[in-house]
Amino acid sequence: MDNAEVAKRLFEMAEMLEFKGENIFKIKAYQKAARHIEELEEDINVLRRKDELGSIPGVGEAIEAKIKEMLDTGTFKAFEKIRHTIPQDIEEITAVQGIGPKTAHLLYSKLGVKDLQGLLKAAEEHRIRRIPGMGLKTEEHILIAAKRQLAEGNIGRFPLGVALPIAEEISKKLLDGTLIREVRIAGSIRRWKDTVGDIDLIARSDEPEKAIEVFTLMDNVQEVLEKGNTKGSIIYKGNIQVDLRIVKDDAFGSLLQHFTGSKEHNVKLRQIALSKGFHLSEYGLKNATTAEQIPFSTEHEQYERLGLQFIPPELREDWGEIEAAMEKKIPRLIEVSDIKGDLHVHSNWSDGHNTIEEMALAAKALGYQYINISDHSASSKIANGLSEKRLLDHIKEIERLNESIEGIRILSGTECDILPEGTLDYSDELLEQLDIVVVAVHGSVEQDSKTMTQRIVSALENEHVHILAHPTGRKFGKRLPFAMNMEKIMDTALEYGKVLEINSSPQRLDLNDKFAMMARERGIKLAINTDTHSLEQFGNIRYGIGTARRAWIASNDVINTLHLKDICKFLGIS
Ligand code: DGT
Ligand code: CA
Ligand code: CA
Repeated sequence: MDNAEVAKRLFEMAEMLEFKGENIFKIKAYQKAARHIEELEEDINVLRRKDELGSIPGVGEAIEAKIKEMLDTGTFKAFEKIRHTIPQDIEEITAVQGIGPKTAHLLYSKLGVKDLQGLLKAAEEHRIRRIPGMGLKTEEHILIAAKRQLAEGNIGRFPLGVALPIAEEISKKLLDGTLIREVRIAGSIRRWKDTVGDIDLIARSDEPEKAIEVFTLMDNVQEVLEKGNTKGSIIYKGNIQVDLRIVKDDAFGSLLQHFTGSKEHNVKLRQIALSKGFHLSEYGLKNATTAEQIPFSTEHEQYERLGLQFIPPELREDWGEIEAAMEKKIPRLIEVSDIKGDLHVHSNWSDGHNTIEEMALAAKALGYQYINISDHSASSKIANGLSEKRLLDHIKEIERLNESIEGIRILSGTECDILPEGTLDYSDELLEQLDIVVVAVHGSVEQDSKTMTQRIVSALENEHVHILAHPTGRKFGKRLPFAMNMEKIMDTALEYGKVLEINSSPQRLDLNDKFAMMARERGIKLAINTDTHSLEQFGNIRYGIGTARRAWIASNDVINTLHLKDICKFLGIS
């Protein structure tokens, strides 16, 4: 067994003990040992041979004996014994958002729930609400979470667009009053990952214990999971877990870096630190020979001390960023302020809430130089799609507005449906009259991969088309990505010079980080649009930018960073 396997087994042991409602200190002891073993640089088998297992922090005599047993036999007796008393699929249950091992045990002992199907059934039959301490609300949350998990296998994670606003709301609450001086959102949210497991916050306060108290007493706290001196953990309204860590000293930068992760990034960073003679932790660097502790108040200083260029949070996934930082080759990533216009905007001519003029003025107020009014095409009946006749009126209205409004150019466009057989919803003659053509799949989303791929490829071959919007069609909690061959679609986009969209709607984030990276690596141009249906939704651009930054995208990869003059040249219009 290697370090990771030993750690995994100890974590499992802790989870099972928790399920059984065992002594919390015993559970924590297993977790602590597991964490330290996971982070060990040296092979645990080597340590064992040197008889130094006891030097691993958190490994006392009892756990040391179990590790030895594991290294000899691949498991340990206590583990096997407890394992047989626990239902096999219990992980399916603890994977549901908001259900920890303790609740899982309650559901099992009171209702005999031992897998996801059983959980769903219990919730639907309203048996959960009758367990003391669970109630109607909890039952509803469990029902939703269990269904979501069953539907998309996206186990217990929240869309960023749900988690980030909650994190911001809580940060604001914590900053009320004078107790807490600074709050930062860390973890996967700070990395702009599209789904997050929980919310991680760190804060600065001279009275950590009081600050934790305030945290656990906020409105909308459903459950307090942990309340320590510097650490708190709660379940917040919406069933999302929030972890808070508080420091008062000057290690704020080190703490922020640690809790921003990712874990993979941190593991690699620790190796770098070690090679320079330091141990890295959330408290900063510790000189391996003198044991001197060096805390950092900013992340920048800590990276610099390790001989690395600063690494933006979005890149911290161990996708090559540490190697790049060593060579000072981290690119300047795109920023919200680089965006010069939005190329996917709806008005009340189709399913938007505002007039074209209102959308244009809002965009102008943001400092944009242009927007594309891309209302839906005729086939999108539910979205009040524009008939050919109405599209002609739409073009005229935009002409009229361009004459009356100063300081922003309204491009006349469409979000034209790609029909099931791959033809477009408007004739070529009509498309030709538009400044810009965005195409997208809306209906018949269940097609097989071959049909869907050919459908999109056909659309991209059309000479009037500029942008493919939300290419995979996924919607969190509602729709999985289309079955499609992305390689083939990207090949076509590159061949025909078409642009792929990063749709910033927090329900979509489509392309996602990985696909956006694939597009960039191939030299395909991107557009980062909001697909806004109201004035407020222009603000969603930050989600698209976050996704693009995770894909290492720079401003010159993106067409809507072009100035008006240059975007017109790109579109071949005057
Ligand atoms: P999530 O919540 O699943 O979306 O992902 P993260 O990255 O927010 O992970 P989380 O909440 O478990 O922990 C937040 C950060 O704290 C993580 O990115 C790195 C750090 N961290 C947490 N646990 C460990 C650990 O066991 N080892 C190391 N090296 N870092 C950890
Ligand atoms: Ca997290
Ligand atoms: Ca966490």
